[in-house]
Amino acid sequence: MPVPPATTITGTSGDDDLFGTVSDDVIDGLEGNDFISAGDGSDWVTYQNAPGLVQVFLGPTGFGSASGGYGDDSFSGIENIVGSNFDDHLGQQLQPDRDRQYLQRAGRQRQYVRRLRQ
Ligand SMILES: [Ca+2]
Ligand SMILES: [Ca+2]
Repeated sequence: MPVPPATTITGTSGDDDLFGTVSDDVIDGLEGNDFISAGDGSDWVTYQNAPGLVQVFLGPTGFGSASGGYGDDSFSGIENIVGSNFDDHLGQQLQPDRDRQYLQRAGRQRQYVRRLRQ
């Protein structure tokens, strides 16, 4: 885990839009399908409290996705992942030219989340 003073941002058990600060953040979206945009800094997504294993893909430019015990998340601006207490699958299988697809997917998910809230 990073040393303080990283900002800790925690979501809800539902679907969240979570936005990091310009500095270092530790973001825990909890359950639900979350859209996470961490911004600048050296940022973390943590699944340490997930009730089951997670499958996480993190691309070289900070775009990624996760599924498993904590729902289906999409994120950007992430440099580091904290896994769960289970046998996670952590990979860096995204290619730079595919990051755009993830961004578009994340954007759709965000719109979807907003629609649900209206
Ligand atoms: Ca959530
Ligand atoms: Ca940040």
